[in-house]
Amino acid sequence: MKLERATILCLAEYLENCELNAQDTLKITDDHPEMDWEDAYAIQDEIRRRKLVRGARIVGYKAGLTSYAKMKQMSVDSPCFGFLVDYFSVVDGGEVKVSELIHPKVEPEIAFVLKKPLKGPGCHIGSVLAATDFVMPAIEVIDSRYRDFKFDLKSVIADNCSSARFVLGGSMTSVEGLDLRTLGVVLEKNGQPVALGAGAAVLNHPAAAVAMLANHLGARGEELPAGTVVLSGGITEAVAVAPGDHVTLRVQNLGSTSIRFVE
Ligand code: OOG
Ligand code: MG
Repeated sequence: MKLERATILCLAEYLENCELNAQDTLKITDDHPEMDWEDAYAIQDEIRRRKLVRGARIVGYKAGLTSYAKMKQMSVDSPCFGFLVDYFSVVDGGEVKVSELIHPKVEPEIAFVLKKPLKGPGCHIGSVLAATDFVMPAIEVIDSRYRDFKFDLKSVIADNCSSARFVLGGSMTSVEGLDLRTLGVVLEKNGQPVALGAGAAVLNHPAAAVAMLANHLGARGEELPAGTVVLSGGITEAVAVAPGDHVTLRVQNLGSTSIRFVE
């Protein structure tokens, strides 16, 4: 760790307030170039602690920047991991208030729901599939707190990987007999397809992203608990949305989920 504890607390409060007040900021490594990976996750942990103290509950975890399309779009070269709390969750077909956010974008993802806890090290695609209760289509709404989505990996980790909202829908499908690599996804905005892809875009298999997340948490003495939702990462580039937009994700064999953006 390179930053003082007091600086970590201060940056966590600052970044969380940017989220709560829908205000953007420059990336935090501009003022703290010495910040290391541990500092970045320590800031994210402190944001999580602040939310839990105020009564929020953890409902899931996410891997981000797990596809080449996303890494290229954001100019980074490896994944990041974050947490999901209850108020990020939107009901299927529900509304997201754009005024509560800065510059939301949507991503097509496959969500895993676990029936058994997963604890790294040593998790792999097989252990993830064995621990998975079912998978579902998920739209993640990301909202980087950094101006114009301009960040580096450490800054985005501290900012809980741009997490803001998510919706799950379609059918809860067992992974048995399902090839997650060739599963096709179509993301539609206002009835038009705006992004297309297949599961293999995420680390060649979406379960590989969940394994990486479990191994990341394991190295820090944490695990993915049973019942948890896990977002495996955007399959395509993220697409910007505005009030009035209606977004639907259709996933082959898994049905669809949708979300509406209002003022
Ligand atoms: C970081 C979050 C990326 C994903 O699925 O790739 C993410 C960002 O692009 O702002 O959630
Ligand atoms: Mg995502």
